[in-house]
Amino acid sequence: MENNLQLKQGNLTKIAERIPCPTYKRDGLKIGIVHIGVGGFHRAHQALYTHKLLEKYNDTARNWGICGIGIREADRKIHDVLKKQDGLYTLMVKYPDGTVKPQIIGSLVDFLLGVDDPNPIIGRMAHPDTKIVSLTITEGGYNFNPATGEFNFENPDIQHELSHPDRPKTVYGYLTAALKKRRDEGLPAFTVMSCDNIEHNGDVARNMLLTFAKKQDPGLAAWIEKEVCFPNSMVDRITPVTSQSDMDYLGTNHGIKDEWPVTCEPFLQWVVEDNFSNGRPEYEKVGAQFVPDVKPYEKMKLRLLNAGHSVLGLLGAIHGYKTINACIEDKTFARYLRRFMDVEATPTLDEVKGIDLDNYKDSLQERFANPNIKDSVSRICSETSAKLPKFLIATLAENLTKKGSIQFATLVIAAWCYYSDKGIDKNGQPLEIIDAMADELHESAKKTQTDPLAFIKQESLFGHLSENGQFASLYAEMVQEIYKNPDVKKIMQAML
Ligand code: CS2
Repeated sequence: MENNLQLKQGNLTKIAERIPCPTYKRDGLKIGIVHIGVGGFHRAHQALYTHKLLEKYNDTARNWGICGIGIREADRKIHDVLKKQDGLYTLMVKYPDGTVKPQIIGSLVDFLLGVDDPNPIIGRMAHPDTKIVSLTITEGGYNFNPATGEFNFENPDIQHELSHPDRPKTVYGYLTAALKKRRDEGLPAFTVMSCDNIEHNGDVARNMLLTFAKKQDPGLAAWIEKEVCFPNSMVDRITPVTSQSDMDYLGTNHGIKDEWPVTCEPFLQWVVEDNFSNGRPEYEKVGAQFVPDVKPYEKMKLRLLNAGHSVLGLLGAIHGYKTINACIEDKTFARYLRRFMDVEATPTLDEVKGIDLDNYKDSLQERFANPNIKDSVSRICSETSAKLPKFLIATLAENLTKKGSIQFATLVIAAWCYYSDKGIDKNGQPLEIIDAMADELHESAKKTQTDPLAFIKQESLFGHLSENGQFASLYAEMVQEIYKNPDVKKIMQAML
């Protein structure tokens, strides 16, 4: 076997003898989708659905090739890798029994990086073939204040775009520049499809884009309001950070050199509202569900799965666990998670047609326990400031109003304060903190010794929750307990 076979179009025939490769002709695929934010998740999810469609319906699906877009300097690496690999990458599905099933995905047909020159991206988005601009720009990428939901006009990049509409930097500048071009050229609008973990992600994308556009160009804003659809969606697949050992695995077991493969769990779900401005791929033929209202699904997933991850992640980080499966293998953590889900998250959910919540929660625990996936606690804790307001603080606030239980969520917030302040686990080992707000979080957290409520007084995250006596006193008690002895597991045991 020829070893170290570089993944690229010219080598696909040889690679196909080793692992499944695209069976459709990639040459001549039209770009119908422009996707901003080509991280692991997009490559394990929407790009895979598109690939499956191309595999099965090579005739009708050929209009739906994807052009990846990077608008940040941090996207340069994925741009360079995908360029070198002709857009090809390996998706490695990891099963709980240790099996790994790799396959080559071919639906990404081009990649453009906007940092040096935004014009090719604007041109691509405004191209008549482009029907959808989809987004995985992370919870933090929507540029709103987490507590109030208001658009952040203070962001210097936004300020820049308002006065230089032809030099966009954020997703909003790109979308308005491209939509303006389409309108001026008499082309139909594209759909903006958010695939991020935000409740009502389509509505949020719409509100934010309209708020921005109204300031930049009110006439264009009115056109967008009328012409652009923003379907809400619930997306789901656990996609850990790719590690060197994943690349080594491909090399050792299959002789393939892929500089950025993606690993993921077997589970895959996509529920989308059927609300598109300019046509859509028939994703329902490859497993996606189109529904009239996705809200109950989103809420369920965010408040159980994503919040559940944060519960395990923050408490697990302080305990010294490195992976989510290590957390859930610990009976105390597993029971604590279930109590949080049953007693605090579930009562805030709406009925979800066709889903038995107990089964759903059981399946989450199984997915978290997949020992082969090794999803790192540091990935889960990264950007907690953008995640927790939506995943967990919303649940807590609702329970305060309804006089429901808040103790399980409150301990997580106290753990987050300790984590932000000390940056070490209970054994004194350093923790890797990745958060756009890391400095502010640290500054507030370190005042805890003199003002136990300092951390929850950050209004951009907690609104006015620190003024709620019940929450404030429980939080103060818990945070002081952790500072006295960061053995969180002991505190959790006492609560079960
Ligand atoms: C995770 C998500 O970022 C997080 O904290 O909860 O990335 C999660 O793995 C995905 O949403 C699963 O669909």
